[in-house]
Amino acid sequence: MTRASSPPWLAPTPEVGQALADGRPVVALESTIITHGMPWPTNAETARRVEAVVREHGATPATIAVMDGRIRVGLDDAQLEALARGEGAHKLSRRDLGTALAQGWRGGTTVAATMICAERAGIAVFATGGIGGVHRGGEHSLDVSADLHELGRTPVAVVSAGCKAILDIPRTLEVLETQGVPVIGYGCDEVPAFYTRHSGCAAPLRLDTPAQVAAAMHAQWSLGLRTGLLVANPIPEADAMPREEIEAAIEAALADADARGITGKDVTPFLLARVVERTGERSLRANVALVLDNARVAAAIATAYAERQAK
Ligand code: PSU
Ligand code: MN
Repeated sequence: MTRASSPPWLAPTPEVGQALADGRPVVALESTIITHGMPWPTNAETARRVEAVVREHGATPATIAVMDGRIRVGLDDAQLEALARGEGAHKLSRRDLGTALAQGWRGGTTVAATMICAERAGIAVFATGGIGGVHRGGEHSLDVSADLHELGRTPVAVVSAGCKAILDIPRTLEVLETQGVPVIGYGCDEVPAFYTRHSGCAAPLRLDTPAQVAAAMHAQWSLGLRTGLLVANPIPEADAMPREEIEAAIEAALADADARGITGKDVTPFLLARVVERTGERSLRANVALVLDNARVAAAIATAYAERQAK
């Protein structure tokens, strides 16, 4: 998937560029979770640990962000720290990318924007915490994350702990179905719900090994189906939260958001921060744990996919 000539705004590090040129496994990582998803300093620590987990499992990490008018594919430690500390970092989704590059903004890329950048760079596998989706009440507000439509139009496999529990999971699955996105329970029959392993929604598909996922990616894309895949990996049992505790925190956060009239791109960061406040950081620990586990699974899938492509 390497590209003969890259656009000037796409800036892979030499390490990432070399891994791609050699056909070695690379895992893309998003950065809105750093700029808007977690508080300092947990955000910086987690970003470093996620990269370390990808390396431990034999792949090269490529954290993607926009800095100095370029899409950075792989960050050095100083860039990562600046992004994590960064006051005024933008949250960049598909609609924002062109303007951000032209204006020289700094920003974290959402799942949607990271998928675009990964695909342009030639990276097939991407690890995140949880994707965006249909917000509760979305049938009235039409607040549906651009992540869902991106999955329907950009061929990258996204490893996530299901859909964020702050969302309307059944409606999120409906939109993914309409977009033609395979939602794959990874070793599970139920779509996981981010902080917990169970949502009550059956996983539309199930696969159990990295090789099976790699084979599905290959078959889907060689058929010309240029859609993403959502690999739903449940949070490790030991890190999962009691359902009632997280549900109560979410309900309260939703009421707060409503009372303050929070809308648009501010909804998800607001809800995540409120849930962390209300659970005394237990949800933050769970969030960190599930991101690390997704990085492990993504590295294994990227390795299996690279081996497949080398055949
Ligand atoms: N998962 C997390 N924390 C986050 C996000 C996902 O554990 O902060 C971010 C992702 O970048 C995702 C975005 O793409 O939230 C969704 O935002 P919205 O609902 O505005 O589309
Ligand atoms: Mn939204």
